[in-house]
Amino acid sequence: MTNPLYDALFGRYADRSTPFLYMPDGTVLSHADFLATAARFAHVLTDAGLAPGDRLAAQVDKSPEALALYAACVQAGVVFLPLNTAYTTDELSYFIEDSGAKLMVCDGADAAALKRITDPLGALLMSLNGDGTGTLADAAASKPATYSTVQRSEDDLAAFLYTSGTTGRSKGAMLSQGNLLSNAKTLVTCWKFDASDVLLHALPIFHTHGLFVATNVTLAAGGSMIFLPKFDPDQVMAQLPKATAMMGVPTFYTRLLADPRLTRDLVEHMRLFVSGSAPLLADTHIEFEARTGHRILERYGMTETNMNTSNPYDGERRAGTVGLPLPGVELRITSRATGEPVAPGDVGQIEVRGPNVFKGYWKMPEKTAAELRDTGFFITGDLGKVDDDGYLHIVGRDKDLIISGGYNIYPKEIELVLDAQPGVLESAVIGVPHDDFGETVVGLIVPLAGETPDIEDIKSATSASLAKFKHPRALIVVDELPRNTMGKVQKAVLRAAHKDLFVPT
Ligand code: MCA
Ligand code: AMP
Repeated sequence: MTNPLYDALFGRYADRSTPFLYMPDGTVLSHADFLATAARFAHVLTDAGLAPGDRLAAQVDKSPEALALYAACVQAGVVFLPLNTAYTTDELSYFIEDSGAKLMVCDGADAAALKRITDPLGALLMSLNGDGTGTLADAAASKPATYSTVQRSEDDLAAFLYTSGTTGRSKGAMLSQGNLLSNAKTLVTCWKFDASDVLLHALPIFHTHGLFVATNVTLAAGGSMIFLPKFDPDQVMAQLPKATAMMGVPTFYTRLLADPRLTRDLVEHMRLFVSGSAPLLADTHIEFEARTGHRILERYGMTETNMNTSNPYDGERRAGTVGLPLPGVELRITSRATGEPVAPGDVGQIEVRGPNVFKGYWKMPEKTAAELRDTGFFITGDLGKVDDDGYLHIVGRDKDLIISGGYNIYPKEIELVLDAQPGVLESAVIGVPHDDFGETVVGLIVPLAGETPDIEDIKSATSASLAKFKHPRALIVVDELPRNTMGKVQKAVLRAAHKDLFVPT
């Protein structure tokens, strides 16, 4: 019986008492202990009636048990659907219904509210708290520490990750075992990970970066992780001396640079710092090297594709670029109008093809067809150019997207909420530069004739329905929105007008 993803990431360590997770309180969890927890969880899932291919949605705090739930799903052939812990019940309701999740695992504190959603949908509900307790853990306690791994092939689905869209409706990106496995193996080789690596893990584990890049790469290499609940500068400074590598979003690096404790001595032993999920400013790259002697390795990926390009481990890590296509990944720059490749060096839409590219959007064949060509090339929605040495430069986005501290935010979702508020005729949501988060959200509101919308009420409405990281940091009332001759709102004009709101001048 084989299960390619389980065998490569987990199964081969089942008997090893080698350290896997170093926790900030000093406890160490071995590979074997971790996998025993995963096996017990897998029994709970199977006993609850989850069959291979069924979906399990999880909104749980980062913990070894939360990670074991991912391993359990892979072992039982269940499709894992991790969800941002910031999502509100309104947001969760859509994901549970759309995915048809058979089981939702949540924090115990949210169980009563979620039951009102899962019950009508016929989904089961269990809890898993940040300290590893909860009804899932209770049910697992009496289960055997081994589980007969369910047979899967590389084409079988391993995970759904929801990514917001330009229409405001999130899309479930279907990722197969082969998608995840091929990328993990490629990155292990390219970034030279091995069993001696200790990764400082301070990312959330509900997105590609923290789960499929950081965790899968460490597991595929047989290494270990210092597993921090979140990015806390004090903890990061304390743990860096014990790590060999760190992965983070640009905000991690700007926050580290703002801290005088980041010195060359502190990180001299480190072998790798990786950045991704949002553009790393060339200034940050340069400043980090000047302070520490390390050149951050920037890479580029997406939920739908995992990682596509990376600066080289050994060659030149070029600031302001996202490097070269990874082995096995084909990249081309095409014209939006014709879909044909542009002249070398010209700017166009970035398209990628390879074993990393997802299987399509769950129950959205039209959207899949619009972005995933018959030829297998995926249209990323990013704009870029390839320089003479083959390095990819991302120069913009062909999609209306804001990236704040590494989280993607689609303005349409917020505009739909603002437009529905009393006294509002229409709205436009833009991203403006922010010195900590890279970009942040600003909402422009046009009132209905003769009305004065209540901004505090509007803030309450956005708080009730949208995750905190999506909340506009400024709501500005304007008479009208600038439009082009086609009647389309000119967001570039709005961005230019408000570009200095959150950066010190
Ligand atoms: C927290 N807040 C945010 C964000 N995070 N607001 C906007 N954008 C954010 N990213 C809210 C908090 O709720 C809080 O609200 C206030 O902002 C300030 O919180 P703070 O304590 O400063 O934030 P934090 O808890 O320290 O978090 C910031 C963070 C975190 C460490 C940058 O957002 C983070 O870990 N980001 C990583 C995201 C990530 O993993 N992205 C990968 C996606 P209040 O003060 O009102 O309570 S995968 C991906 O993009 C692709 C595939 C790829 O290439 O990797
Ligand atoms: P997501 O949809 O959350 O997977 O985010 C993917 C998007 O993040 C990409 O389409 C890019 O716009 C952006 N992104 C990821 N890595 C980088 C990077 N290194 N530089 C610039 N943008 C990036």
